[in-house]
Amino acid sequence: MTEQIAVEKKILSENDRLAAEIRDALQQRRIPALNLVSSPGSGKTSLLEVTLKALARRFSIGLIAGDVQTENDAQRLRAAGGAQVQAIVTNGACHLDARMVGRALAGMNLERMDLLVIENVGNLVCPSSYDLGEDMKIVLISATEGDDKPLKYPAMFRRAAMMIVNKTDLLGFSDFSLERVQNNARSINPDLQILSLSCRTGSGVDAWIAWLTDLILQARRPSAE
Ligand SMILES: Nc1nc2c(ncn2[C@@H]2O[C@H](COP(=O)(O)OP(=O)(O)O)[C@@H](O)[C@H]2O)c(=O)[nH]1
Ligand SMILES: [Mg+2]
Repeated sequence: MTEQIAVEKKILSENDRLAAEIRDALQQRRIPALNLVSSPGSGKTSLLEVTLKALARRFSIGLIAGDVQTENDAQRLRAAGGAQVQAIVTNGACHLDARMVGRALAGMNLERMDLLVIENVGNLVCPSSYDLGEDMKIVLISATEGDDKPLKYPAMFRRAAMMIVNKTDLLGFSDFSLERVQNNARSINPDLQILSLSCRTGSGVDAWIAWLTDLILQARRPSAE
């Protein structure tokens, strides 16, 4: 047991070292980086599709789509158009790590990138422990998952800077309460920013796009250094 803990510690500290290198490289180029995490099916790829529709003409967006198996998400994002897209297939690993992200970034043009978004493997547990060099984690939860999930997976909600409640078009079809999920999440992380939206109907998407646009423009300002 102690041996296992020692090995895990070593893996995480090596990961942190690589993540710091990635963070430096991105910050030097003023590229804000987001790590999108959620359970499988909450709508990470859908959110990226609607994001590209709104922003790809104005900004150069880099996307890294991680999955245990298949490049389906990367293909969906390439089809949406207008972004540099790299796929990572983890072949069984339940999270991305900084080494995988570093390799994906080596195949991307950072000189022409205004924003990097990493879609992590769908899982609310393992991805919380791995820094990928991002500025912030954004956790998605959808209106079909149960409003108690922030309490059950506190590490993820504690480490996230923002929670996006997706599929608000389905509110009312289950006992999921927007107010309860917000209260549960804030009981874990009082500073959590919260947005709610529907990728299906587009309701609430404007606020997300405005927030992202602001993030990109702020990163470009000289005072951001
Ligand atoms: N009703 C509804 N379905 C959605 C919404 N967003 C995504 N979906 C559906 O949820 C499923 C999973 O979405 P996906 O983007 O693949 O989730 P991911 O696994 O987190 O990347 C797909 O069938 C989407 O069409 C939404 O806002 N409302
Ligand atoms: Mg996906």
